Amino acid sequence: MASSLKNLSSYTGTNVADISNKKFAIVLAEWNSEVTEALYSGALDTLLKNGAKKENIIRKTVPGSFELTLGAQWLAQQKEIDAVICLGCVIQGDTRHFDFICQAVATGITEVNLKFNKPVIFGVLTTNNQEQALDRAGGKHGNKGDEAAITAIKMLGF
Ligand code: DLZ
Repeated sequence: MASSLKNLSSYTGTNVADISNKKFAIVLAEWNSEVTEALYSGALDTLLKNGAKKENIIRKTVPGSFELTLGAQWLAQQKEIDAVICLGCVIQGDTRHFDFICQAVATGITEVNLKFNKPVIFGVLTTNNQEQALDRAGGKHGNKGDEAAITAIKMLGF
């Protein structure tokens, strides 16, 4: 299903987990920072709106989306962290770099989920251009950072 048809940004869960004592880490890529900072704001607001405490939310940055996997691993291995949210934005260019980064980060984040047995959320936009990315970072298609945060909360309530 096209992501534009499934917008979790306005999700209002009636049955979400109590996250007041949960510890979150958000790791975001510095590449395409206009987009990733907007994703971060969305994720942070959503966690706070749903009851997370500000002091229980750690922010870390990595240079690019490729580095999200290792950043997520360093965070996920910390016992006190309950969920990690990875935020990035990979924009198609003229070369195949896009494909390698997308493939690597998707596989890498999946592995970190399974290795540490805790939610590590894939909040990485993979778009054809910056406009599509901005549309999904607080624009007309919502904010995928909100959706990543909701996904983390839902997984903690699994
Ligand atoms: C090199 C690169 C390119 C071309 N494009 C992006 C991008 O669109 N989004 C992103 O997050 N990172 C990009 N990078 C950087 C890589 O993720 C990585 O930081 C470098 O290849 C160094 O490992």
